[in-house]
Amino acid sequence: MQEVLTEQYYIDLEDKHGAHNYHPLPVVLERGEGVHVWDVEGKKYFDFLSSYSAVNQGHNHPKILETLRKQAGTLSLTSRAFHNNVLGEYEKYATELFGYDKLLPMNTGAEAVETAIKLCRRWGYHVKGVEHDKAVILVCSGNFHGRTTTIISFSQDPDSNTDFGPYTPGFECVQYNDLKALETALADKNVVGFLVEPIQGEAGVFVPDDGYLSGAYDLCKANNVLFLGDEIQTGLARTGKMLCLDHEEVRPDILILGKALSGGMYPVSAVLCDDEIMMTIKPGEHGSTYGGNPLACKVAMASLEVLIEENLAENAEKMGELLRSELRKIDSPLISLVRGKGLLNAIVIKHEDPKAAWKLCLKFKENGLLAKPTHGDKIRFAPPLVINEEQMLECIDIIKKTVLAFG
Ligand code: IF1
Repeated sequence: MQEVLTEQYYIDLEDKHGAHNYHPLPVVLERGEGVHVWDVEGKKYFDFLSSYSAVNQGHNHPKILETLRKQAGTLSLTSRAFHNNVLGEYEKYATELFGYDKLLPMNTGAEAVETAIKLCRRWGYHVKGVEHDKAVILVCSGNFHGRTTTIISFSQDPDSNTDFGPYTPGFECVQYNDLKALETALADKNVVGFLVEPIQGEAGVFVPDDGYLSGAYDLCKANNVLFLGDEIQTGLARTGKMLCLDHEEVRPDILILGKALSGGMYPVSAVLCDDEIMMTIKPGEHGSTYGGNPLACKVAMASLEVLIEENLAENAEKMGELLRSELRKIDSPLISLVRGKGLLNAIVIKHEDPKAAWKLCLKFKENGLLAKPTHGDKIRFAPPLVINEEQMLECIDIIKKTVLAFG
């Protein structure tokens, strides 16, 4: 008889043979469809993390899957040593959709952030005229932009950067959501860019004050400094607009996209900007083996089309309002704050047990909803944007029931 492979079997395999660079919730998933995932023992869950906003279109979206299947069976990779018949089509589609002259295709979010940093520095030397090797890029307290050694060089999170030095120079940290601090830092004529998340996801869904992003943009323009918008987590309909910066009508000089750009089907990221910046990188000066491969480009076009065809930004806005308003009605001292925009939300847990958020997530799991704490006391609630009202109400019931029963 076929041995039933339990969750523990899979967890033990990872423990024995894999790096211990994560501490996952004790659940082993094997299937996903829309807003749901199933574990190896057949239990169904609502996915309230969406793989950190990479699955905005829902797991296994049929249109994206079909596109992946078709292109994978045709031509998956050419490298950029040769042209292919998909890259230009994708670049045209995406640059017209977001309103930029050009797109530089990469694979992971961190690679796109690194690319944006290189473009910003190159612009600083070749266009702004900053002294060679003196360029400074301003970053925010509480930032998270990925895990490469340059990116963690400007992180303030000890878990991200302790004992990974020596660190890359050329970055200065300013207090997030503080225009005065930004204005002061911009006095340095070597500053070439300001890199910012419109909402700080990892920091616990920290939504800045209204006017902060537009104010920051204006300060950057007044000082001939590029505004780099990291929309890897907040972009692509997650916060109720196609881009989170759309809420304040800010057009970043460099737009950074990733995650849901492929609907969770394949690593795809992109950097978009106008020629004055993009053309500072000449042939042979930047790239990657998989960047701009035909499979990624087809999947990205399908993923963007799904966001538009299914009005996912509008749905995120509506379902997010419903979620926050119902969460705020829960009468429990456990929830000290509910915050977010669209379907990027978090609750802040107040409890004497420092592991309360983790324990609460274990209870959510028992009751059929998967969520994970971030930075100790915050639990992110970010379901796929395809969630409908009936499903959202069911999830709210699970959350309410679990919170009220929690000791
Ligand atoms: C992990 C966090 C989220 C990002 C922003 C760039 C990147 C990310 C705003 C890099 C990636 C992921 C990384 C993943 C967990 C997740 C995460 F908890 F790490 F911080 F979402 F908040 N900019 N975020 O959020 O993109 O290279 O990963 O494709 O490293 O554990 P990537």
